[in-house]
Amino acid sequence: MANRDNIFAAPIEKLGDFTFDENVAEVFPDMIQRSVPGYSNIISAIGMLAERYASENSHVYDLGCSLGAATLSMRRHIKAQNCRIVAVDNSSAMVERCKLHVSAYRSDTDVDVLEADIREVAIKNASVVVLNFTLQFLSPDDRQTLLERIYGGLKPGGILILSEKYSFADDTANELLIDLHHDFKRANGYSELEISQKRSALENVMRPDSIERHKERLGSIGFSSVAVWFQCFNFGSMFAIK
Ligand code: GEK
Repeated sequence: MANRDNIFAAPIEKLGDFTFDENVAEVFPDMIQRSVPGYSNIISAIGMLAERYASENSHVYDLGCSLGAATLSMRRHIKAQNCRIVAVDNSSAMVERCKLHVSAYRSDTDVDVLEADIREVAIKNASVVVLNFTLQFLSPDDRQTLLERIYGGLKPGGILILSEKYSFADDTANELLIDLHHDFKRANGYSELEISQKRSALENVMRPDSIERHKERLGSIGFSSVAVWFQCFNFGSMFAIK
C-alpha cells in the first residue's frame, strides 16, 4: 500500500516553498491521488492516447515524470515497434524511485529515465509528448519556450497531452472551483490545516494559467487541433496536435 501523505498534518512554524524532495517522493502516489481530481482517469487516458499516436521508430516523452505513472500507462498500451519512452524529472528522489518502478516489469518498449531539467532536454522525433501537471511549475517565459521546443520536436500529426490546474477569469467561478477542490481534499481525509499549509507552500511555485491562455498560446505556436478532453473542478487535461 502507498505511504500516506501527512507532510502538512502538523503545524509547520516556518513554511518554506514546496519542493519535490525525498519526503514528497515517499508519499507521492497517495498525495497526487488524494489531491488531483481525476488523476487515475487521466493516467489511463494518456495510455489510450499514446496507443493511438505513438508511431514506429519515434520517441515518446514524459516531461516531469515523477514516479513514472504516465510512462508506465503508455508503456502498457503502446503497440508501435521500436518506440522509446524518455521520462525526465529533475528531482533525484523521484528519478531514483521511477527507475525502480520501470525496471520492475519487462516490456518491448524501452524506457530511459533521465534526471534532468525539462527546459534543457532535447526533444526530437517525437510522436507523443506528455506534460502531466508539470508546465504549471515553470515561469511564464519558460512555459512559452518549452512549448515551442516541443512543437519543434514533434513529428507532423504528433500529440502533446497537457494536464494542468487552471485559474478562471471570473472571480465567482474561480472561488467556487477552488472551494470544490478543497471539498474533494476534505473528502479524501485532508484536514483544514493540511489544506491551508499546502496552499501556502505552493503559492510561490505554482501559478496556474486559464484554459483560454493555454489555448491561445498553443494556437499561436502552431498547434492545429487543441481541445480540453477532461475537466474536474479546476483541474483538467487538453491535447494539442501538430
Ligand atoms: C505524474 N507527471 O504522476 N524539470 C524537470 N522536472 C520538473 C521541473 C523541471 N524544470 N519542474 C518540476 N518538475 C507526474 C506528476 S508532478 C505534479 C508531475 C504535482 C517535476 C517535479 O520534480 C515533479 O516530480 C513533477 O515535475 C510535477 O503523472 O506534484 O502536482
